[in-house]
Amino acid sequence: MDTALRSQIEQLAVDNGADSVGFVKAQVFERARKALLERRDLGLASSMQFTYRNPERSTDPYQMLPSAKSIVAITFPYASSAGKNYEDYPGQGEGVVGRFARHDYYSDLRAILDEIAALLKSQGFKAVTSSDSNALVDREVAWAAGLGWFGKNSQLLTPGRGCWVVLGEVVTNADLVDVDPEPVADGCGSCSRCIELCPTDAIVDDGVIDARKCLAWIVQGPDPIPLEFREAVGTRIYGCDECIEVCPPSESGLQLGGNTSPSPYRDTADLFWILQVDDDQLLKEFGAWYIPKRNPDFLRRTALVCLGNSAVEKDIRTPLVLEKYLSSDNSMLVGHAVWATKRLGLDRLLDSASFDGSVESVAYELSAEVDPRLADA
Ligand code: B12
Repeated sequence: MDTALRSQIEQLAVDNGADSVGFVKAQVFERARKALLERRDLGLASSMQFTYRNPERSTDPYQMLPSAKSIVAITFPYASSAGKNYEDYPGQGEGVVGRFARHDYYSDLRAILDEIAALLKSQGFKAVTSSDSNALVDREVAWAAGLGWFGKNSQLLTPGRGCWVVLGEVVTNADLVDVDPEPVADGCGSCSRCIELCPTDAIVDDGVIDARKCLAWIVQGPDPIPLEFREAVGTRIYGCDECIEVCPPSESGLQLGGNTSPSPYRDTADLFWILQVDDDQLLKEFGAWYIPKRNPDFLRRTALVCLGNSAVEKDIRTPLVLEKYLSSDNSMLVGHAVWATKRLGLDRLLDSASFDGSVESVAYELSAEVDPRLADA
């Protein structure tokens, strides 16, 4: 094992803002593979692709680097108590952005991974990086590298920060590990606040999320937002932090700060703006977000639900925006606009000339109502 190189990597990572660094031998992550396959078979993955698309690949670092010997895992702190909380709402037309997306923390983290890879390459080794991609299961790697424990909310918690860390790794053919580290002991104990307080009961077992009910997936996925969950979406335009905000070790982690004022930083997004501008403007502004098929209509769909849940019924912009979507060519958007209109008590707009109540849009609402995935849930 190259102890000097290992120390150099640790120092480099910490100097560049990593919170913790761990090392583990390259290996196939069998537990994660089994979990991915089982949960996909049970339907818990909803329409998600990511690591569920090809579990064999996402749990096998040798597919990233056939000569892999070691994996360097790092955690990067992403949250501070800065900015609005979901609890500060309903607002006057602002959507709340999940803390992980308020700044492009992944880009900060990837810069550290690139530095580590460059160091390894400068010494003649091979190195491939990954974070939040389909290539590797980040949490299982970080757990195996001894960086944290799995919480009941399925998040990896690190001592001190709780859940507020994003994860990434460098797979290399350098020999950096003699013996794999001991796992970090469970820090949840009998606490189950995340399970009890999830707004949609999406945590169906300790550490197991049903993505069909998880608001984080529902607001960013490629499906209509199920009628059953539209009120629960509230004003979450992107991401849901509920199972982290209520987590005691994470509550204290938030107070640590870390990235107190990264720039640029966005805790809210203007729903009226989202519903008014064109595709190019939306992709330019929110390009770092996961938007299915890069189609901004999915963002507009979520914005309509957030608008319906806001205190905007008296705002003069509201009827203008809703009328625009009630007469949209996109039946998904018409369906969500109908919902928002009714939720705001503006049913009179449905009688106006601009809304033709076409068979297509009514059919859309009905199909959402009898969505077979909800019947299973
Ligand atoms: C798919 C995905 C999602 C999906 C599904 C999440 C899920 N729980 O499955 C959706 C879109 C819902 C999502 C949401 C979020 N995500 Co996400 N997501 C991913 C992604 C791309 C893959 C995750 C994966 O493969 N899951 C598969 C399952 C099998 O893994 P697992 O849930 O970790 O399961 C393990 C445990 O169950 C454990 N285990 C086994 N037995 C037992 C027993 C007990 C008792 C326990 C407790 C655990 C346990 O072993 C399993 C296998 O490893 C990763 C990036 C990546 N490439 O890894 C990011 C990632 C997991 N997401 C991340 C984040 C930040 C979020 C959000 C907080 C964002 C937000 N605010 O909206 C939310 C949190 C919601 C939640 N509670 O998970 C971070 C998590 C950081 C952390 N500290 O854990 C990751 C790692 C991205 C990153 N690189 O930082 N995400």
